[in-house]
Amino acid sequence: WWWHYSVENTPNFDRLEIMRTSWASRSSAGNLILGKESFEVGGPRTTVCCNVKNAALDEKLLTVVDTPGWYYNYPVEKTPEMDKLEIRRSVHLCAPGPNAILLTIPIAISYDRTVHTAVEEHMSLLGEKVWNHTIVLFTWGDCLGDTTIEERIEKEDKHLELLTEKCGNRYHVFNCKNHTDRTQVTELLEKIEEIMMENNNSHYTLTEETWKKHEDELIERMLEVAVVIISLKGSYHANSSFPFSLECYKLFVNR
Ligand SMILES: Nc1nc2c(ncn2[C@@H]2O[C@H](COP(=O)(O)OP(=O)(O)OP(=O)(O)O)[C@@H](O)[C@H]2O)c(=O)[nH]1
Ligand SMILES: [Mg+2]
Repeated sequence: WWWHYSVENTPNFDRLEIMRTSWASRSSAGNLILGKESFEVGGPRTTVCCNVKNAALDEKLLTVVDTPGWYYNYPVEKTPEMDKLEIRRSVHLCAPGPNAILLTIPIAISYDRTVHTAVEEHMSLLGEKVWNHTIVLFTWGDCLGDTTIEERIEKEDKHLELLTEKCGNRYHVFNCKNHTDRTQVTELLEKIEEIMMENNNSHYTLTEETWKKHEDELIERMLEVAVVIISLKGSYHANSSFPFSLECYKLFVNR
């Protein structure tokens, strides 16, 4: 979520971004917050590109960016390059930047060291400062039963504790299946107001250093694609341009 306070006489704009593994309820959480079916829910891997949706809530315009996820315990180098680009691009889809970032963690599945490392690696695509703006949003709250979220955090062999500490102990629980309980959304919005105050109402942006790294990686990848085009040119008939682009696409997406 990204929230920023606008110029006089215009409505306030709140901006939010949702990240995390595939099937971690990112789209469901976005729909619950906006109070309507804005994002497609289903799966697996329903969301492959960033999506931006708006809704007016409490006299504010709220913008939510839904991002593609990653396979839950895969290291970042196994995530397709296209998904990494989309994750980085998400920051620019709600200019000047998100007021808060929601990291969805489904409590229905265990959160061990490999999952934690994957979360850290993928979040670092947005730079180290991203944690100052992040709230852990535990989803599948209906699976908690009689257990409290604090008990659940303690149970998970310190890794959930490490994660919440990284986010300044900011967390919230959602049952995305319960669309009638709006208090879960209201309470989340209050926590977002708090994080904004903690950050002096500043939004999250990529640092110049992260931008430069991003740009360098893009140039490197484009050069690799160019090399493949040149090397493939000899192997196909001059008029058959389709195989070249197909091979390049595969190289770009699957690396
Ligand atoms: N019981 C329960 N099911 C949920 C909850 N949140 C999401 N689901 C279900 O989990 C599945 C995945 O939810 P999505 O919102 O599509 O997850 P996503 O992270 O956007 O997944 P992709 O975009 O496909 O990577 C759907 O079948 C949802 O109905 C929840 O809080 N409780
Ligand atoms: Mg989705």
